[in-house]
Amino acid sequence: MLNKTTTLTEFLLQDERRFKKATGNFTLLLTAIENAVKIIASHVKKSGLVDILGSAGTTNIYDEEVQKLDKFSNDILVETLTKTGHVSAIVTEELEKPELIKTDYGEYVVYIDPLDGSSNIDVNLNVGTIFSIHRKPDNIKSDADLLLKGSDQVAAGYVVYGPSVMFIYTCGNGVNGFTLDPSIGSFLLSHPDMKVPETGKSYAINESYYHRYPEYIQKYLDFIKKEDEETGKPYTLRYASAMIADIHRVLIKGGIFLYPENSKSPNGKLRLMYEVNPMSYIVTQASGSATSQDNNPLEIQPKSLDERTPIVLGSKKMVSEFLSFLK
Ligand code: AHM
Ligand code: MG
Repeated sequence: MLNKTTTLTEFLLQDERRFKKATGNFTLLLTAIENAVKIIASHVKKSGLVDILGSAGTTNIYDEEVQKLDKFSNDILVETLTKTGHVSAIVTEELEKPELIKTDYGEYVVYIDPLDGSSNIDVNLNVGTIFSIHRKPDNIKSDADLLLKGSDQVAAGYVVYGPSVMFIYTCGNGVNGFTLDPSIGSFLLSHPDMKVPETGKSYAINESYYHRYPEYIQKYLDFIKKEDEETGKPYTLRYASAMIADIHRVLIKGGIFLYPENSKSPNGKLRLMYEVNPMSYIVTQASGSATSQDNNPLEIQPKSLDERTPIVLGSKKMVSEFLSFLK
């Protein structure tokens, strides 16, 4: 039985039995991610103390080497996942360039954005970890064999390091949210079967690029700011500069998140394999919509590991309203 005292581990074990497609090895892999993010969460909490304890590249008062938090998060995830023995390749978006770690064993391939929104660290705001899990392709001979489509994901999730730490997860049977209870050190099932509300009141986009956006985006932005009581316009702008926080808001309250193409970045900024695929999988599993221009992002065949793609995600009605401007 699932209730609010169900831990993430219990949930995963029950999932294994309910859907019979997960195995003990898969549960072990998820548990490794859970352990790594708990360690990252405790470091994120201490990040404001960096001036006291030492800044990146120096040693702290205990004479320990201090690492940048994004590098630290990357290393802990890679180390923990490698130790499981069930991961053949880990591809991460650490510090703008993908890092590829291959092993000779394992059944899974994992793509990770270790610390999304890392520029928020300096100002003590939300950051998070995003992951996407695929079954290992038959034969990994080169990096090209790791260019897997989002629709092949077997699971995806993200962790928000906010006022509380939340672990949001899907393996294709809906989306469930867990909150870390610091007093017992466990993630508890706080948000079972999450659903993106059909519509919402807020939009998230970097509006400072208004003049760089194509005309249809400009028209859309003008439209959603016009007074219209019936449809709740103007929508309210909420932009966290961390995709993870913006999408978490959408998942809970409804709304729309956009990182479209612009004249300086024709494919937008967000990476297909570490950000767009997992977030699109989660949002669509929670009954929301995702579109990359007019394409299903999960069906895009990646051409490189660090490919970027325009993305719009959110409440079904709001995404279809956006799409009417594309036509
Ligand atoms: P990061 O992975 O290096 O942190 O970059 C991705 C972040 C997203 O979380 C966020 O949506 C976007 O960058 C914000 O970019 P901009 O400053 O162009 O609005
Ligand atoms: Mg990111």
